[in-house]
Amino acid sequence: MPILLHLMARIFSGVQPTAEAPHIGNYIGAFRQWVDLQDRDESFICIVDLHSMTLPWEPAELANRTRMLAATLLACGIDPKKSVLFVQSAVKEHTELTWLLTCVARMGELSRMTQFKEKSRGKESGSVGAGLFMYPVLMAADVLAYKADLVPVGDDQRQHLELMRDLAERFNRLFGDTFPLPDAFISEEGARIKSLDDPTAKMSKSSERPTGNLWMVDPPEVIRDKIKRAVTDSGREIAYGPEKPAISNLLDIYSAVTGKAPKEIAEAYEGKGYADFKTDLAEAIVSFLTPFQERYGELMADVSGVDAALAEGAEKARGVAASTLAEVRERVGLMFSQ
Ligand code: ATP
Ligand code: LTN
Repeated sequence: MPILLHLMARIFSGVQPTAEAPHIGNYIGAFRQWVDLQDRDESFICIVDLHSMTLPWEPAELANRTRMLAATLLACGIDPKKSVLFVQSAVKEHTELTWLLTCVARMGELSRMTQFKEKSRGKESGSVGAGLFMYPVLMAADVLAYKADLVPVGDDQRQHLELMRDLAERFNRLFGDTFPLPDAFISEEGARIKSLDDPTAKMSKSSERPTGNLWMVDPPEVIRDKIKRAVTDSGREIAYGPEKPAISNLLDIYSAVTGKAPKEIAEAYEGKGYADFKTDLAEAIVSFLTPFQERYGELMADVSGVDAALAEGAEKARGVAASTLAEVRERVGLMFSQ
Protein backbone atom coordinates (compact mmCIF):
# COMPACT_ATOMS: atom_id res chain seq x y z
CA MET A 1 0.00 0.00 0.00
CA PRO A 2 2.17 2.89 -1.23
CA ILE A 3 0.06 5.61 0.41
CA LEU A 4 0.63 4.12 3.85
CA LEU A 5 4.34 3.85 3.16
CA HIS A 6 4.50 7.56 2.44
CA LEU A 7 2.90 8.42 5.75
CA MET A 8 5.37 6.32 7.68
CA ALA A 9 8.19 8.37 9.16
CA ARG A 10 11.71 7.05 9.43
CA ILE A 11 12.95 7.53 12.93
CA PHE A 12 16.49 7.42 14.20
CA SER A 13 17.78 7.71 17.73
CA GLY A 14 20.80 6.78 19.79
CA VAL A 15 22.09 6.13 23.27
CA GLN A 16 25.64 6.04 24.56
CA PRO A 17 27.12 3.04 26.38
CA THR A 18 28.60 5.40 28.97
CA ALA A 19 27.67 3.47 32.11
CA GLU A 20 26.86 -0.04 33.31
CA ALA A 21 23.20 0.62 32.60
CA PRO A 22 20.90 3.45 31.63
CA HIS A 23 18.95 5.41 34.23
CA ILE A 24 15.24 5.93 34.47
CA GLY A 25 15.62 9.35 32.77
CA ASN A 26 16.88 7.63 29.62
CA TYR A 27 13.85 5.37 29.69
CA ILE A 28 11.34 8.15 30.29
CA GLY A 29 12.88 10.74 27.98
CA ALA A 30 13.80 8.40 25.15
CA PHE A 31 13.32 4.61 25.27
CA ARG A 32 9.59 4.57 25.95
CA GLN A 33 9.04 6.80 22.90
CA TRP A 34 11.15 4.43 20.82
CA VAL A 35 9.07 1.46 21.93
CA ASP A 36 5.84 3.27 21.03
CA LEU A 37 7.07 4.61 17.71
CA GLN A 38 8.37 1.29 16.42
CA ASP A 39 4.76 0.16 15.94
CA ARG A 40 4.03 3.11 13.69
CA ASP A 41 7.29 4.06 12.00
CA GLU A 42 10.37 2.60 10.48
CA SER A 43 12.86 2.76 13.35
CA PHE A 44 16.63 2.75 13.62
CA ILE A 45 17.91 2.51 17.19
CA CYS A 46 21.64 2.88 17.54
CA ILE A 47 24.05 2.25 20.42
CA VAL A 48 26.47 5.07 19.83
CA ASP A 49 29.75 3.64 21.08
CA LEU A 50 31.81 6.16 19.09
CA HIS A 51 30.04 9.03 20.88
CA SER A 52 30.90 7.49 24.23
CA MET A 53 34.59 7.88 23.30
CA THR A 54 34.31 11.67 23.43
CA LEU A 55 34.96 11.45 27.19
CA PRO A 56 37.61 9.16 28.74
CA TRP A 57 36.55 5.50 28.55
CA GLU A 58 37.74 2.11 29.67
CA PRO A 59 38.59 -0.12 26.64
CA ALA A 60 38.19 -3.28 28.72
CA GLU A 61 34.59 -2.31 29.50
CA LEU A 62 33.32 -0.77 26.29
CA ALA A 63 32.25 -3.95 24.47
CA ASN A 64 30.47 -5.33 27.51
CA ARG A 65 28.69 -2.04 28.21
CA THR A 66 27.57 -1.97 24.60
CA ARG A 67 26.12 -5.46 24.92
CA MET A 68 24.47 -4.68 28.26
CA LEU A 69 22.85 -1.62 26.75
CA ALA A 70 21.54 -3.69 23.86
CA ALA A 71 20.06 -6.16 26.37
CA THR A 72 18.47 -3.24 28.24
CA LEU A 73 16.83 -1.93 25.10
CA LEU A 74 15.51 -5.37 24.18
CA ALA A 75 14.23 -5.86 27.74
CA CYS A 76 12.47 -2.46 27.56
CA GLY A 77 10.54 -3.63 24.53
CA ILE A 78 12.62 -2.73 21.51
CA ASP A 79 11.67 -5.51 19.12
CA PRO A 80 14.35 -6.35 16.54
CA LYS A 81 11.61 -7.39 14.13
CA LYS A 82 10.17 -3.88 14.25
CA SER A 83 13.30 -1.76 14.86
CA VAL A 84 16.74 -1.95 13.36
CA LEU A 85 18.85 -2.20 16.53
CA PHE A 86 22.58 -1.87 15.93
CA VAL A 87 25.93 -0.57 17.11
CA GLN A 88 27.26 2.62 15.52
CA SER A 89 30.85 1.43 14.99
CA ALA A 90 29.59 -1.63 13.08
CA VAL A 91 28.53 0.67 10.22
CA LYS A 92 31.58 2.52 8.86
CA GLU A 93 29.46 4.94 6.88
CA HIS A 94 28.79 6.92 10.08
CA THR A 95 32.44 7.95 10.38
CA GLU A 96 32.78 8.58 6.69
CA LEU A 97 29.79 10.89 6.58
CA THR A 98 31.11 12.61 9.71
CA TRP A 99 34.17 13.74 7.77
CA LEU A 100 32.13 14.97 4.83
CA LEU A 101 29.85 16.93 7.19
CA THR A 102 32.85 18.23 9.15
CA CYS A 103 33.86 20.02 5.98
CA VAL A 104 30.43 21.68 5.89
CA ALA A 105 30.30 22.56 9.61
CA ARG A 106 31.65 25.80 11.09
CA MET A 107 33.83 26.18 14.19
CA GLY A 108 31.53 28.95 15.46
CA GLU A 109 28.35 26.87 15.49
CA LEU A 110 30.11 23.94 17.17
CA SER A 111 31.57 26.26 19.83
CA ARG A 112 28.08 27.43 20.75
CA MET A 113 26.82 23.97 21.73
CA THR A 114 25.77 23.93 25.40
CA GLN A 115 26.83 20.32 25.88
CA PHE A 116 30.33 21.13 24.60
CA LYS A 117 30.54 24.17 26.85
CA GLU A 118 29.33 22.22 29.89
CA LYS A 119 31.54 19.20 29.37
CA SER A 120 34.64 21.33 28.71
CA ARG A 121 33.94 23.95 31.39
CA GLY A 122 36.86 24.78 33.65
CA LYS A 123 39.32 22.89 31.44
CA GLU A 124 42.05 24.44 29.34
CA SER A 125 41.57 23.95 25.61
CA GLY A 126 44.80 21.92 25.62
CA SER A 127 43.02 19.22 27.63
CA VAL A 128 39.59 19.27 25.96
CA GLY A 129 39.23 16.38 23.52
CA ALA A 130 38.55 17.33 19.90
CA GLY A 131 36.00 14.50 19.82
CA LEU A 132 33.83 16.39 22.27
CA PHE A 133 33.84 19.33 19.88
CA MET A 134 32.91 17.14 16.89
CA TYR A 135 30.25 15.23 18.82
CA PRO A 136 27.25 16.93 17.14
CA VAL A 137 28.67 16.34 13.65
CA LEU A 138 28.91 12.60 14.32
CA MET A 139 25.35 12.78 15.62
CA ALA A 140 24.19 14.55 12.44
CA ALA A 141 25.93 11.88 10.36
CA ASP A 142 24.08 9.16 12.32
CA VAL A 143 20.71 10.54 11.40
CA LEU A 144 21.44 11.81 7.90
CA ALA A 145 23.04 8.53 6.78
CA TYR A 146 19.52 7.08 7.04
CA LYS A 147 17.73 10.18 5.75
CA ALA A 148 15.62 9.94 8.89
CA ASP A 149 12.89 12.52 9.41
CA LEU A 150 12.07 12.15 13.09
CA VAL A 151 14.48 11.99 16.03
CA PRO A 152 12.93 11.10 19.41
CA VAL A 153 15.24 12.40 22.16
CA GLY A 154 15.23 14.01 25.58
CA ASP A 155 15.20 17.77 25.94
CA ASP A 156 19.00 17.98 26.33
CA GLN A 157 19.43 17.13 22.64
CA ARG A 158 17.29 19.96 21.25
CA GLN A 159 20.22 22.17 20.30
CA HIS A 160 22.08 19.30 18.61
CA LEU A 161 18.98 18.69 16.51
CA GLU A 162 18.91 22.32 15.41
CA LEU A 163 22.53 22.10 14.36
CA MET A 164 21.79 18.88 12.50
CA ARG A 165 19.07 20.63 10.51
CA ASP A 166 21.42 23.52 9.73
CA LEU A 167 24.06 21.11 8.44
CA ALA A 168 21.55 19.23 6.32
CA GLU A 169 20.18 22.47 4.90
CA ARG A 170 23.65 23.79 4.10
CA PHE A 171 24.64 20.52 2.48
CA ASN A 172 21.50 20.56 0.35
CA ARG A 173 22.14 24.15 -0.68
CA LEU A 174 25.77 23.48 -1.64
CA PHE A 175 25.40 20.11 -3.31
CA GLY A 176 21.74 19.67 -4.21
CA ASP A 177 18.76 18.30 -2.37
CA THR A 178 19.96 15.18 -0.56
CA PHE A 179 18.73 15.09 3.04
CA PRO A 180 15.28 15.61 4.51
CA LEU A 181 15.47 18.05 7.46
CA PRO A 182 14.97 15.92 10.57
CA ASP A 183 12.51 17.04 13.23
CA ALA A 184 13.11 16.53 16.94
CA PHE A 185 10.42 14.52 18.72
CA ILE A 186 10.46 15.55 22.38
CA SER A 187 7.67 14.48 24.67
CA GLU A 188 5.94 17.12 26.78
CA GLU A 189 6.36 15.25 30.03
CA GLY A 190 9.52 13.64 31.34
CA ALA A 191 11.84 15.01 28.66
CA ARG A 192 14.24 16.19 31.37
CA ILE A 193 14.27 13.98 34.45
CA LYS A 194 16.39 15.57 37.16
CA SER A 195 18.86 14.09 39.60
CA LEU A 196 17.26 12.82 42.82
CA ASP A 197 19.97 14.76 44.68
CA ASP A 198 19.53 18.02 42.84
CA PRO A 199 16.40 19.07 40.97
CA THR A 200 18.36 21.66 38.99
CA ALA A 201 20.66 19.03 37.42
CA LYS A 202 19.72 16.51 34.73
CA MET A 203 19.92 12.85 35.68
CA SER A 204 22.96 11.86 33.62
CA LYS A 205 24.98 8.69 33.14
CA SER A 206 28.27 10.56 33.16
CA SER A 207 27.29 12.83 36.05
CA GLU A 208 29.93 13.62 38.63
CA ARG A 209 27.34 12.83 41.32
CA PRO A 210 25.80 9.57 40.15
CA THR A 211 24.16 9.03 43.56
CA GLY A 212 21.23 11.06 42.20
CA ASN A 213 20.65 8.54 39.40
CA LEU A 214 18.04 5.81 39.56
CA TRP A 215 19.54 3.00 37.50
CA MET A 216 17.28 0.64 35.58
CA VAL A 217 19.06 -2.29 37.25
CA ASP A 218 18.92 -0.98 40.83
CA PRO A 219 17.54 -3.69 43.17
CA PRO A 220 14.30 -2.94 45.09
CA GLU A 221 16.02 -2.04 48.37
CA VAL A 222 18.29 0.45 46.60
CA ILE A 223 15.31 2.03 44.86
CA ARG A 224 13.45 2.38 48.17
CA ASP A 225 16.48 3.92 49.80
CA LYS A 226 17.15 6.37 46.96
CA ILE A 227 13.53 7.54 46.88
CA LYS A 228 13.48 7.95 50.64
CA ARG A 229 16.58 10.15 50.43
CA ALA A 230 15.47 12.08 47.31
CA VAL A 231 15.44 15.83 47.98
CA THR A 232 12.04 17.48 48.28
CA ASP A 233 10.84 21.10 48.19
CA SER A 234 9.97 23.32 51.10
CA GLY A 235 6.41 22.95 52.43
CA ARG A 236 4.49 19.69 52.73
CA GLU A 237 2.19 19.85 49.75
CA ILE A 238 2.40 17.43 46.81
CA ALA A 239 1.90 19.67 43.79
CA TYR A 240 2.98 19.75 40.17
CA GLY A 241 4.55 22.92 38.80
CA PRO A 242 7.68 25.08 38.54
CA GLU A 243 7.44 26.19 42.18
CA LYS A 244 7.92 22.54 43.24
CA PRO A 245 10.79 21.29 41.04
CA ALA A 246 11.84 18.34 43.20
CA ILE A 247 8.30 17.00 43.76
CA SER A 248 7.39 17.62 40.12
CA ASN A 249 10.38 15.54 39.09
CA LEU A 250 9.22 12.70 41.34
CA LEU A 251 5.71 13.09 39.90
CA ASP A 252 7.10 12.80 36.37
CA ILE A 253 8.77 9.53 37.35
CA TYR A 254 5.58 8.36 39.13
CA SER A 255 3.57 9.21 36.04
CA ALA A 256 5.92 7.36 33.68
CA VAL A 257 5.85 4.15 35.71
CA THR A 258 2.07 4.12 36.28
CA GLY A 259 0.69 5.79 33.16
CA LYS A 260 -1.33 8.26 35.28
CA ALA A 261 -1.09 12.03 34.71
CA PRO A 262 1.20 13.87 37.19
CA LYS A 263 -1.59 16.24 38.30
CA GLU A 264 -3.98 13.36 38.92
CA ILE A 265 -1.35 11.68 41.11
CA ALA A 266 -0.73 14.94 43.01
CA GLU A 267 -4.47 15.28 43.71
CA ALA A 268 -4.60 11.80 45.21
CA TYR A 269 -2.06 12.92 47.83
CA GLU A 270 -3.92 16.00 48.97
CA GLY A 271 -3.60 16.27 52.73
CA LYS A 272 -0.99 13.51 52.87
CA GLY A 273 2.71 14.10 53.53
CA TYR A 274 5.87 13.33 51.61
CA ALA A 275 6.45 10.04 53.45
CA ASP A 276 3.31 8.31 52.09
CA PHE A 277 3.96 9.70 48.66
CA LYS A 278 7.54 8.46 48.62
CA THR A 279 6.65 4.99 49.91
CA ASP A 280 4.05 4.53 47.17
CA LEU A 281 6.34 5.96 44.51
CA ALA A 282 9.13 3.56 45.45
CA GLU A 283 6.72 0.59 45.22
CA ALA A 284 5.41 1.79 41.86
CA ILE A 285 8.96 1.99 40.51
CA VAL A 286 9.82 -1.45 41.90
CA SER A 287 6.71 -3.01 40.29
CA PHE A 288 7.53 -1.34 37.02
CA LEU A 289 11.21 -2.32 36.96
CA THR A 290 10.89 -5.90 38.24
CA PRO A 291 9.61 -7.47 34.97
CA PHE A 292 12.13 -5.42 33.02
CA GLN A 293 14.95 -6.66 35.27
CA GLU A 294 13.81 -10.27 34.89
CA ARG A 295 13.88 -10.02 31.09
CA TYR A 296 17.24 -8.29 31.27
CA GLY A 297 18.63 -11.10 33.47
CA GLU A 298 17.41 -13.73 30.99
CA LEU A 299 18.97 -11.95 28.03
CA MET A 300 22.30 -11.51 29.82
CA ALA A 301 22.37 -15.15 30.95
CA ASP A 302 22.89 -16.16 27.32
CA VAL A 303 24.07 -13.22 25.26
CA SER A 304 24.01 -15.08 21.94
CA GLY A 305 20.49 -13.76 21.26
CA VAL A 306 21.59 -10.19 21.92
CA ASP A 307 24.65 -10.54 19.70
CA ALA A 308 22.60 -12.10 16.92
CA ALA A 309 20.07 -9.25 17.05
CA LEU A 310 22.89 -6.69 16.80
CA ALA A 311 24.54 -8.51 13.88
CA GLU A 312 21.26 -8.62 11.98
CA GLY A 313 20.58 -4.96 12.77
CA ALA A 314 24.04 -3.89 11.54
CA GLU A 315 23.49 -5.75 8.29
CA LYS A 316 20.22 -3.94 7.61
CA ALA A 317 21.63 -0.57 8.68
CA ARG A 318 24.68 -0.96 6.41
CA GLY A 319 22.49 -1.47 3.38
CA VAL A 320 20.66 1.82 3.93
CA ALA A 321 23.69 3.89 4.97
CA ALA A 322 25.83 2.61 2.08
CA SER A 323 23.29 3.72 -0.48
CA THR A 324 23.11 7.22 1.08
CA LEU A 325 26.90 7.45 1.10
CA ALA A 326 27.14 6.46 -2.55
CA GLU A 327 24.82 9.34 -3.37
CA VAL A 328 26.65 11.77 -1.08
CA ARG A 329 30.07 10.88 -2.52
CA GLU A 330 28.81 11.59 -5.98
CA ARG A 331 27.20 14.88 -4.97
CA VAL A 332 30.34 16.24 -3.34
CA GLY A 333 32.41 15.29 -6.38
CA LEU A 334 34.52 12.40 -5.14
CA MET A 335 35.93 10.28 -7.95
CA PHE A 336 34.68 6.99 -6.54
CA SER A 337 31.11 6.69 -5.42
CA GLN A 338 31.38 3.29 -3.70
P1 ATP B 1 25.69 10.97 29.36
O1 ATP B 1 25.60 11.49 30.74
O2 ATP B 1 26.72 9.90 29.18
O3 ATP B 1 25.70 12.05 28.32
P2 ATP B 1 22.90 10.55 29.28
O4 ATP B 1 22.39 10.03 30.58
O5 ATP B 1 22.69 11.98 28.95
O6 ATP B 1 24.40 10.15 29.16
P3 ATP B 1 22.56 9.51 26.58
O7 ATP B 1 23.04 8.18 26.23
O8 ATP B 1 23.42 10.65 26.18
O9 ATP B 1 22.30 9.62 28.16
O10 ATP B 1 21.08 9.73 26.08
C1 ATP B 1 20.17 8.74 25.64
C2 ATP B 1 18.80 9.37 25.52
O11 ATP B 1 18.27 9.64 26.83
C3 ATP B 1 18.80 10.72 24.79
O12 ATP B 1 17.65 10.81 23.96
C4 ATP B 1 18.71 11.73 25.89
O13 ATP B 1 18.13 12.95 25.46
C5 ATP B 1 17.84 10.99 26.89
N1 ATP B 1 18.09 11.47 28.25
C6 ATP B 1 19.29 11.50 28.89
N2 ATP B 1 19.14 11.97 30.12
C7 ATP B 1 17.82 12.27 30.28
C8 ATP B 1 17.04 12.80 31.35
N3 ATP B 1 17.61 13.12 32.49
N4 ATP B 1 15.71 12.96 31.17
C9 ATP B 1 15.14 12.62 30.00
N5 ATP B 1 15.81 12.13 28.94
C10 ATP B 1 17.14 11.94 29.08
N1 LTN C 1 23.76 12.63 21.54
C1 LTN C 1 22.70 11.75 21.85
C2 LTN C 1 22.96 10.34 21.43
C3 LTN C 1 22.93 10.25 19.95
C4 LTN C 1 21.79 10.42 19.14
C5 LTN C 1 22.24 10.26 17.82
C6 LTN C 1 20.45 10.70 19.41
C7 LTN C 1 23.98 10.02 19.13
N2 LTN C 1 23.56 10.02 17.85
C8 LTN C 1 21.38 10.41 16.75
C9 LTN C 1 19.60 10.82 18.33
C10 LTN C 1 20.05 10.70 17.01
C11 LTN C 1 22.46 11.79 23.34
O1 LTN C 1 21.43 11.50 23.73
N3 LTN C 1 23.40 12.15 24.15
